[in-house]
Amino acid sequence: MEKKLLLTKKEFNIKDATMCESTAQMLRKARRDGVETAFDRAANMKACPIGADSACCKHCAMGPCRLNSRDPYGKVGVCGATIDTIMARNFGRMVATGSACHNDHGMAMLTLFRDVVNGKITDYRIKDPLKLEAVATSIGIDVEGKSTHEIAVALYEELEKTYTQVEGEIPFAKRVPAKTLETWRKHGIVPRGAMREVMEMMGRTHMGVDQHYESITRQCSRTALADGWGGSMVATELGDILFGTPSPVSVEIDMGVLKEDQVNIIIHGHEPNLFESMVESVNEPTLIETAKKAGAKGINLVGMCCSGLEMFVRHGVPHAGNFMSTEAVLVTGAVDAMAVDIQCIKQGLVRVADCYGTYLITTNPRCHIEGALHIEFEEHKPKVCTDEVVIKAITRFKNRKYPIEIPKQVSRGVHGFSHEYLQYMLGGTFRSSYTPLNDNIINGRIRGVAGVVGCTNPRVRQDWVHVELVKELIKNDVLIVQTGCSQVALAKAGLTTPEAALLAGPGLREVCETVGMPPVLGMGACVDNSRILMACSEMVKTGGLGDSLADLPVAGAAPEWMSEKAITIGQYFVASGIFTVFGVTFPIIEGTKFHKLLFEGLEEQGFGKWGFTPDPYEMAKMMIAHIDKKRKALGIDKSRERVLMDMGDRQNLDAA
Ligand code: XCC
Repeated sequence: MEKKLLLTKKEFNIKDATMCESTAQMLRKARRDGVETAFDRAANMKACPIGADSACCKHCAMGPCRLNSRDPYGKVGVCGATIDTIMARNFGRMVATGSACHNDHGMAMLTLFRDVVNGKITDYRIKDPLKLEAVATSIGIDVEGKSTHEIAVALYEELEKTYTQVEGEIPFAKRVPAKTLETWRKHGIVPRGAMREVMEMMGRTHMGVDQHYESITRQCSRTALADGWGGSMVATELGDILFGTPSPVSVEIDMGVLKEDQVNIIIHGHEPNLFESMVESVNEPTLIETAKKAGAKGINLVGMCCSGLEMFVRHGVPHAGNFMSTEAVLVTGAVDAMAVDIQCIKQGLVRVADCYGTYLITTNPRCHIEGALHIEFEEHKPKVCTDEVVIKAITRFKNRKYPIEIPKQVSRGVHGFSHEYLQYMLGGTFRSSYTPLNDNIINGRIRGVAGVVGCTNPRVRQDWVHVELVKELIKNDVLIVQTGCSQVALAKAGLTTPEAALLAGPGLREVCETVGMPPVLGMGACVDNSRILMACSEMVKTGGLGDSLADLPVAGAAPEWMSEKAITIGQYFVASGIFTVFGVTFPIIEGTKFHKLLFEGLEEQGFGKWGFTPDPYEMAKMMIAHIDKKRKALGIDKSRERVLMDMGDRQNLDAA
């Protein structure tokens, strides 16, 4: 070990901390090596109870004011702010941050797209001109008789409004089902432009501005919708246009994808441009030669978190694990370099990397980390950075000093179900459409659709809530669509293979077997939640399942969420009309007016609503009850009993 740096004292039970065997093995090694991870820090850091309930306001220097969550109306802040104002303001700032993050990512993609189109960037090009045309058409751009270049210029100019427009409606509002859009207009929550919405959200939550929780909630919705139907959708669509629209590929996942005899490079973060350039660099003959001269059999490029998800569906690049495995993977000693861009990069990675002599390399001007090596990535000459990352990794390989231990686990899964592919997969080349999906929902073979997404969090057993929830849902004929770290949890558990249809209820199993698809469809990274919005919109447009997104027999969940981005995603699904359940904890006091609005009132206004439970079985029950309620309202409820799994059933599933 380079350095032993264990700052925390209390030990946690590894078995209770994760169901990921590779992560558990590495946590045991970390303990032997005296290396600390977020699991240790979580065990030694009691979550602040006042903050957890959002009962604290630090927006001015008359406070910070602490209210009592057991008696929320017993006190107000120095300015007179009530508990509802305080919680709504805190919630609004989480939404603003999450929306800013995804919009920032989307805007980086837009800038890249602009410079590819105007010829300033030559290392990337438009890979999917058909998608370019489809996206342009979907927002009313006339493509008739225009060249690819002309369409691209028009699309750029239009999509820029997603961010900069000060009045009007963002371009992708044109894709929203008419009745849903009508509800948004009625409540004044159609986003104008993301910059304006995030700015207004921050302004309104300053001391002494918006002090009505209902009004703050409307701005929360507008700011969140500017993410889902704005920045995230731009990121997804431009990613597809520049790098290719995903279609299903079989990919390897888990820490066993690392190779002891090769130079291992991990890319972790969110933006696909760094990773795309890395693919070029690791295939550069001179660099491969250098690696071989250093004694390596080759260069092994691996992804983690969301960048990893973007790349394994577009290039079949293997994936090493989700958010809570990013420190653990370094404990293998086999990672020669980890290059990161933005979002979900734990500062703790620096110390773990330091312990094993691994290069931790930041590459993005928006994300520097004290103690990490910074090699800035520039799209105008992308390989200057990525070649350098490879060279650093080769140097580390040549000088490896520590014993290496790589967990053996590797799963295979089929991922890459874009909403376009769903259409083709279900309808075939000649009648590519969502009709077969809608038909199977109407005839009851598929009970409904659930989006299970989001992070992992050391406050709950890693992956376990995701996996148990999904098993319960598919057993009850609910088709699953997935993004983010949740998808990685399910892939490791083997549920993203067509064979997993065996674990589904009879109706869903029949559909999966006919089509040859898994019951759990991985759709990409977190910005690709916009693919779920598009799939839902297609279901409404295809007909037979109501007129608005709120009519659909669908539900969403983020069972192990941790980031502010997750809160924003939840809020845009709710505002779009979807019942969305979160696990772990919820930053609002139950029984307050603001809580009632989010958990009941919004649904009465024609939106979706929030739900909360940390228990996966309870979560499944809530989601299925909601799906059944919607089926009943649509008049497509057949007498279907919920299948309750007993211990024997679960053991059978595990054996399967
Ligand atoms: Fe981050 Fe996107 Fe959450 Fe994973 S799921 S922990 S936000 S990497 Ni996006």
